[in-house]
Amino acid sequence: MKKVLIYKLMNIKAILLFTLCFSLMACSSQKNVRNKNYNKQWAIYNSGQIVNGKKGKQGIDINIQKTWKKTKGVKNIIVAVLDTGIDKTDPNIKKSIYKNKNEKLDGRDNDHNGYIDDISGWDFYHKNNTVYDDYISDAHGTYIANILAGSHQKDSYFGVAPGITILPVKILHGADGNLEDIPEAIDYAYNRGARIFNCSFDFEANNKAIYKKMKKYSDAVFVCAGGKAGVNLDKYPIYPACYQLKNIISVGAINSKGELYNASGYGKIIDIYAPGENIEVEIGKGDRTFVDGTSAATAYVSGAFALLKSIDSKISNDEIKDIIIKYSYSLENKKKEGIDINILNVDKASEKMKRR
Ligand SMILES: [Ca+2]
Ligand SMILES: [Ca+2]
Ligand SMILES: [Ca+2]
Repeated sequence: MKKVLIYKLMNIKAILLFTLCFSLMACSSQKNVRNKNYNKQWAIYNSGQIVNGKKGKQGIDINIQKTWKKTKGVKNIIVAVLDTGIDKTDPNIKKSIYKNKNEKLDGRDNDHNGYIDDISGWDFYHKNNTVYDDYISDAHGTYIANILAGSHQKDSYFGVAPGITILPVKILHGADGNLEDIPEAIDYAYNRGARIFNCSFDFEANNKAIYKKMKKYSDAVFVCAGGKAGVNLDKYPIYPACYQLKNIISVGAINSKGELYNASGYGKIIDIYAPGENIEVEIGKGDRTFVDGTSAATAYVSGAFALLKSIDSKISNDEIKDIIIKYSYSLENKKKEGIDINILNVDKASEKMKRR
């Protein structure tokens, strides 16, 4: 593998909010909750139940129940999770983790792609094949993978698209990462077949190499987090969410009442909003906690992308992006500086897809 190692380490500001709220808290519930699995997962079914002490507003969720009757996702849809590592042994997601059939664990690069023993993705941070290094440093990617593809077994975590494939692409270890690793990581994931990229991280530098790489893969979509500073991104841009590219969908976060999450980025650059406050997540070893942030919101959107693509593999990512934006919903009284907060509506999008 060709790699220049003299680059200065740069700190990517990963959205590692799990460190802020690691306490596992008891949650209240209400009798009108449709399924006990959704008790705490207001993002997928919000009956107005109290979650972690906060009462929601009925109907403020990603509206996905009807789409799940059509599909739970198909295996050949690969979502690259550019993030920390992922606990690939987590029983809730292990069936969804990518397996490179042309690679054996033998210390050799059997498929000649430049990466030795890359059976389940690659760790670009440490330059090795172990995509899971430890519980703390890799909790963020693990919860993103659970939002995307958590199995729908009894009492398990309900991911958006459990049938899809998750490709672990480790570019962060805890909150540390090198911007210089990202273009190569994108090449890698694209060459492994990923056309949906979950990018739940941000940085302030307008990095041209990453921009060029995202532009180059115009048939792939990069679903990018709108940051955690609570600012208008039209004035204070962060990247990759604010690169001006058609194949980027930028994501902001709402709370369970349909309001903008106070630390979410917002502005005209944001294409869609999704649940990102008081989100119960699974972080590995079966442990769960609550997190806030556009990281989670981003995973709901990339999961929705994968689910819609599972219904119609021929539809382009550009078309899906347009449909997702067009058929989102917003609350008239919940604008931010005059800008609508358009919330992901999966059922409406899948309904419109069928009729096209
Ligand atoms: Ca290989
Ligand atoms: Ca090998
Ligand atoms: Ca590793």
